[in-house]
Amino acid sequence: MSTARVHVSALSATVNHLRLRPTTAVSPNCFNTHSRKPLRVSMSSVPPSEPVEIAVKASLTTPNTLGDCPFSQRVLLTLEEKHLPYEAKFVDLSNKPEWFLQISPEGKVPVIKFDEKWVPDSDIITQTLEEKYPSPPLVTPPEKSTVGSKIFSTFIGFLKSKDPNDGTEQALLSELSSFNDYLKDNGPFVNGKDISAADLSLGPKLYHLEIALGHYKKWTVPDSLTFLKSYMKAIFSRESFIKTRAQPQDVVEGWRPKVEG
Ligand SMILES: N[C@@H](CCC(=O)N[C@@H](CS)C(=O)NCC(=O)O)C(=O)O
Repeated sequence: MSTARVHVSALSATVNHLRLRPTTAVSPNCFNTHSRKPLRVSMSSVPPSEPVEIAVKASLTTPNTLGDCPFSQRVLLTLEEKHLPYEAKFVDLSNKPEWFLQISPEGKVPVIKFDEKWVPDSDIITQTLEEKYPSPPLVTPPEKSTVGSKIFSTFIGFLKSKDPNDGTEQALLSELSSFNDYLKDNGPFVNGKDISAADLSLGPKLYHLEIALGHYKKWTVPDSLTFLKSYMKAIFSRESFIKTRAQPQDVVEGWRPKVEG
């Protein structure tokens, strides 16, 4: 098993320790978005004393490094933006080890360990991180949380398409253009001036879009979508993103079966 330990800097850990007091409470209004069962989680603004363990996709091209899963990056970005220490375990999804199938019976990454229990699914994981570690807040208001949510599926449709006239490029352009208009009126991020959960979900998907469409279709986001271009630049250049992004060659190799299949 390959692991990488990441710690917040000694200074910020100390500052958090001095500023914030531990609290333990049951979240009053927290629901699992899939089952609608109440989630009972303990809230604390203090980083965990031990790094949070998380299993993520391993690189296809470079042993023992992070791979190209946008859902894994979304969770890593959330951990980074919340300054939480974590220990990443890199999983070879083409040859899933037994220890991984024990903690993730569906065989999917990301999975994270909360209170001795392994939890899958980036939606549930990021929601639980917000409940357990509310500071700094990354909440996107519900009415804005679906903004841009069709971009990923329309990108995949266009990427896989073999017929230039089947409307998939137009469908993607239409979603990107709506998102650009939204950012013009509400940006620079989905929730205004501060980055939030919706951006941490969209950022990795736009990164895959840029690399995969550039490679397989020689296609780029039109320059006319200036607000979207600035949005991508702002997210891609954040320290948290640079630390957690996949290597471009992994993104290319990761999509190859879908493009050629
Ligand atoms: N809905 C899940 C999707 C996770 C997912 O599809 N992960 C992919 C890698 S990006 C996976 O583990 N696939 C299993 C496989 O390739 O065998 C989430 O948001 O976490």
